[in-house]
Amino acid sequence: MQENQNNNNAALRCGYVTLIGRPNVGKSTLMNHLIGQKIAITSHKPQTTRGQILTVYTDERGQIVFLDTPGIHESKNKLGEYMVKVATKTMEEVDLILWLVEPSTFIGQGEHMIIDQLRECGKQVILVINKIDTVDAADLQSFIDAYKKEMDYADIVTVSALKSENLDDLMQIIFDRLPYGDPFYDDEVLTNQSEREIVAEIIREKALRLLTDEVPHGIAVTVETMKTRKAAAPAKKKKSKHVHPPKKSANAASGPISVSNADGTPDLDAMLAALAGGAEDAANVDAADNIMDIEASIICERDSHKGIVIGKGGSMLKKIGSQAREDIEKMVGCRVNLQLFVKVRRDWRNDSLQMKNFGYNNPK
Ligand SMILES: Nc1nc2c(ncn2[C@@H]2O[C@H](COP(=O)(O)OP(=O)(O)OP(=O)(O)O)[C@@H](O)[C@H]2O)c(=O)[nH]1
Ligand SMILES: [Mg+2]
Repeated sequence: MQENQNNNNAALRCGYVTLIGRPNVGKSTLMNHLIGQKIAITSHKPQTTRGQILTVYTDERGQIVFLDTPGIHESKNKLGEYMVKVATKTMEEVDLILWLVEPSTFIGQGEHMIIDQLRECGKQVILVINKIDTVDAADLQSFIDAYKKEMDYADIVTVSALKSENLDDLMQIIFDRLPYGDPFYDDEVLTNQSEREIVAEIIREKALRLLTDEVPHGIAVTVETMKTRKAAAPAKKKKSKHVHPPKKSANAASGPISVSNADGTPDLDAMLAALAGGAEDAANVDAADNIMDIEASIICERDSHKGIVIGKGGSMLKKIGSQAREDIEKMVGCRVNLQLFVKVRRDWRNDSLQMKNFGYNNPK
């Protein structure tokens, strides 16, 4: 965390703000909507966010550095412990905490665990009751009353992150609570996530959204290579000057793909790499276009999970690959050839060394 060197700037409010709460309450969705860009991945499954994600919002009022965090929960493995540590450590580093909760009068053990931590760290807390689009407006006061009984807040705001309801009010309330000072980052900075980290997260998001049960929770994604190259010149046979991107990738569109080992057994990894990402049809590509070749691995923790990630005839991996590719293309602004591999690292969520390999080491 950077120190705000000059606190004399009385014109601007600048500070660090974290979003904390139980898993699935909408922290990442809210952060993305507040900054107006999708940086953090989201899903309807709890424990989507695994690390601290920094984003920056700057306007004429000043600068808010948002820190999204993993949901605070009772951890069942080392990865869970790491995630909760990231969240609690982040609370200590900020000027202001947004505590996100579901719109409910039920305040259970999970919330009480968080209340204890909020009291301990002694920071100003804005209670954000999210997902108000899912409840009757007449009930809002009862949720506010229930939470008011638990502790004191700097403010209480009801919002719908998904529908962007009341977010302008929330933004103003945040600015009003930040110290005067100079911005920490240049205007154009949006996040500290590298392109490679975002690519890995996009792939994990698609896996989380498409897979069911325990499988997606045991998934990690590593990006081995990301290289941009000029697309091959169009083949001479194709004379059309109007070159359009293929609607589907060449591999995704073609019939069954079969890749064999020397002994004649199917080489699953090779087959999957071929199926997954959708390599480009070079003949349909403008020579001036760039193509980014990405090789990434989806790590799962059991052999049986590997089969599920791959799906029948590679169908699941193909879906994950093509959905991820679409999002990555939007981000990098050129076409992407994504090759996905699936690997098993048994029980990696309880193995500190493996976790480190997948980027879950020291909380940032
Ligand atoms: N209806 C409704 N759904 C919402 C709202 N905000 C978030 N969601 C949904 O809630 C689910 C969880 O959202 P996330 O943003 O991933 O939640 P999170 O708190 O970051 O979750 P973790 O990272 O797992 O701790 C997703 O399906 C979102 O679309 C909201 O205002 N209204
Ligand atoms: Mg999240």
